[in-house]
Amino acid sequence: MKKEDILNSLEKDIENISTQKEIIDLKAKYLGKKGMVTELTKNMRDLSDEKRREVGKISNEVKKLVTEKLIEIENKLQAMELTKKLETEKIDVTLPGIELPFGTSNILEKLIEDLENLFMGMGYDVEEGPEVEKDLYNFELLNLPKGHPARDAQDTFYTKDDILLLRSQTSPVQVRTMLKTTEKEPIRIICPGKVYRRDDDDATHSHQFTQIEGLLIDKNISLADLKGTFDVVAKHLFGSDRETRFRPSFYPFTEPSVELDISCFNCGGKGCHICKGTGWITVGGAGLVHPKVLENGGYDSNIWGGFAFGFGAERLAMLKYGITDVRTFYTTDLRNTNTFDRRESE
Ligand code: 2NM
Repeated sequence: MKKEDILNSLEKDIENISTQKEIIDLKAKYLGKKGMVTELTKNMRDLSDEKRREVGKISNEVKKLVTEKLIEIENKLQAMELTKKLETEKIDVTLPGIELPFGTSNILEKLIEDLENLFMGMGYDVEEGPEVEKDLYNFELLNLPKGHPARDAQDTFYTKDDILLLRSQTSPVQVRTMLKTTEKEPIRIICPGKVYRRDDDDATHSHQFTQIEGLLIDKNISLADLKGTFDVVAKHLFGSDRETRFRPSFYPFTEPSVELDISCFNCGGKGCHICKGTGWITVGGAGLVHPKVLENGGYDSNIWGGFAFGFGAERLAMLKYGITDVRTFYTTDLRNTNTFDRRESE
């Protein structure tokens, strides 16, 4: 075959080429071991020196031309494929995005952190303790001896005879703190955490809920200190125009004991469905630490005094965010939880 024939044949072959595979096949057809260009040199051995040089020259030329042609067509094909790919995979960056759902921090966590920060600003530490607690710390040392009527009211989950229980309050953390303070000195702590009671499972009660208790021990402490502290909390959580009041109450671990009321944030005190017409909303309990509890914690009640208080975190959050079902806190339905941010900014 002649040089021209090979080049003509190649031109024809190239015309209809459309895939990489076809190029590979063409490479084999022309440059492969049995390819047309190789074929040119097949019988070179038998030729005269002069003829061999000539054939060698020609075959090299053809080889070069074919190779160049194939590279050229390969580049063209690749460019075409890229154009096609860009065309079909085109992204319209001006299209509106798909909104991905995302969660927010749990509303109880937020409320607890908020109160922790408020109290830390007043010199308090945050203390935590075990949820499986000894009867000793949960009741006995808090002036709730066995057989005390207030124990029934709490309906405790016991895990081991009468000794171990799921704590029904976070006060045991406070007793532990008093006892571990060996060089008796002032204490300022708040203790947030889960507590457990055998309450009925209705819309406002859960067998497990969250308490935030506080304890301050120092010299010369009076109800006025408690009132001032409660004032700060009430205004911080429910607005600077809140007023506070104490109502007499009873807790075994405090004497005197009080209920903590705030003026209704909804009606401002005139009376509405939220405060049930009274103008006031009870948000917690408190009192001056009972001398027996001080003594049980190793504090001489002739020298030291203190106040303690307790809030239900769910109750605070329900009031603050207008939530009516306590189970809202324990589900992760974004349709629910994502509305809190909006309510907060309202
Ligand atoms: C409350 C109400 C009143 C309280 C008392 C103590 C302790 F450990 F100091 F005795 N801790 N928390 C207390 C007092 C808690 O919750 C409604």
